[in-house]
Amino acid sequence: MVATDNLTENSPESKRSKFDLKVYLKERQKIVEVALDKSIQLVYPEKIYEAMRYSLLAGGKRLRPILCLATCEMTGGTIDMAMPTACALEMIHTMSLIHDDLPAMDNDDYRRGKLTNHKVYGEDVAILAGDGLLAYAFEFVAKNTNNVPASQVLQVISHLGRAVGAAGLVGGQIVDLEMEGKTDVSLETLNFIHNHKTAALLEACVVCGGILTGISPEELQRLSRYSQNIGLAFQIVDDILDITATQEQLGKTAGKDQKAQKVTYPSLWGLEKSKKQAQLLIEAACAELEPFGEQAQALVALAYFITSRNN
Ligand code: GRG
Repeated sequence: MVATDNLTENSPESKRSKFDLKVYLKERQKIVEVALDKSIQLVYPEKIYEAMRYSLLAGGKRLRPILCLATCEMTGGTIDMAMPTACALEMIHTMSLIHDDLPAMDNDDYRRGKLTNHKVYGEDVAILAGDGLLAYAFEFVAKNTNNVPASQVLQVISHLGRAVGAAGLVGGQIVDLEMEGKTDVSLETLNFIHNHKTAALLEACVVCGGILTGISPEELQRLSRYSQNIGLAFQIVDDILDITATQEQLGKTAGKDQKAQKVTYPSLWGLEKSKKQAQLLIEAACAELEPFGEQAQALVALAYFITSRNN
């Protein structure tokens, strides 16, 4: 519970205390689920569309699309303008989870409380389901974004491509794979991995929401710093939850990092310092939102949600 007695009018804590995040998340999750369900039809060849839909509609917090919608609204846009990009971000995130769970990568049997894609459909189909989602994400933005100048849609597509490729997720994943079995991973390398593997896509969610409304380069820079900070905090909390949460809470195997003797933030810093660092990153993130004033309350609340979540 947030104490409200001695909060200044404009402090992030003050904005957060007036905002019902639980209601907001529930309502946003609902509209995102509907849009995702409509985004992919079950047509011939049904097998691939079924596999794509299996993971895309398997639940999850829907944090990425919600961040995109929230940023677009904060900067003067509408939900309709951002929904195709929001769905594409969830398609990209889902494909990265499908590929991450493959035996050649993290080799996991459960995700979002269900069997992983390759466990249900086989590795061959799971690889194709990921590829199908990735390609469709770009098609989906290009075809379905309305009431946004074409140059801004192009900028969104370009930003998404960069976040996904070797300068983003793929780059983070390759260094993560290279570090497997090593115990002398530096903080610098760990930050590189997670700035790319986790933060790059969260950054794209927020920045693309701002690109759609055509905000200034300075504002985009602020949003980029906000989201890089919440991205790293997100990963620190993910590492903490791997130790402290149950498989039921996580919807995936718990305790995997310790079992694999993986270098993580808690293994470098311990649990308490990791929590503190995540908190500091969230505070730094929210400081970037000051110029957006009251309009930023959803992004502030979403940032604090990252450290308070239990899955
Ligand atoms: C993107 C072309 C391309 C290939 C994929 C496998 C891979 C390269 C990258 C791995 C990316 C990855 C799985 C990063 C972890 C990110 C992370 C912390 C995921 C968990 O996100 P949550 O908690 O999950 O938001 P839900 O299920 O709630 O959506």
